Amino acid sequence: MTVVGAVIADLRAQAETECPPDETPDVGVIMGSDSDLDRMAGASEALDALGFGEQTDYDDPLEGRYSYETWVISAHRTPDLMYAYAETAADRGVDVIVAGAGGKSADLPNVTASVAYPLPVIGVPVHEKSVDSVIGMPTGAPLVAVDAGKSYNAALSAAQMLAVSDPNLRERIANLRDERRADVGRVSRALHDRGVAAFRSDDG
Ligand code: AIR
Repeated sequence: MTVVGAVIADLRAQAETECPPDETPDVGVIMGSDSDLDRMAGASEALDALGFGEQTDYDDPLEGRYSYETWVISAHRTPDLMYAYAETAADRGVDVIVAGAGGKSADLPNVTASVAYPLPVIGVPVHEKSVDSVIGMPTGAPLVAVDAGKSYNAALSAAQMLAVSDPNLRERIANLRDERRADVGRVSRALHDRGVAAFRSDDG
């Protein structure tokens, strides 16, 4: 069996198992190439900041909620893997997918959304030139998308979706926003109180 064939077989086998929701990855983060990792790293950064764990072994669940998984899936080099991932995601316990792709043919988010429907997919155009390709979906085939490179926001949106039915996660999301507010407050205070020249020289 090929390497890709083995991943597909694993996904399909996992979809057949009856795992409780707290033992499966809640968010699936997928990207077209490992060359997208720098711009997709914001997704894991946001999820880590919210206390999500990265589940690297489907058969070895993490303690506590929530978790995510990460895969490279190319719409054009491995269309069969894309199809298998999208088709099995819900049965594998994934509740929302964050999908990023770059270049002008950034088709992973939109085709995944069509196959995984009605599972929500949040598309990340990895490059500016990928935006049209990601967001241009026909009526009846929805895809939520963020601006180019905004994988951090995509993951936050995924967490917001999960939080609809979980007050504890809502609180974690609110706390993260409060940390950002405090960051702005700190920098504003420092800029004002030290003055522009001193602030810039301290920061530079
Ligand atoms: N890509 C990969 N398979 C299909 C597409 N559209 C995208 C990747 C990446 C770009 O092509 O998402 O942004 C270049 O990939 P690579 O692997 O050549 O660096």
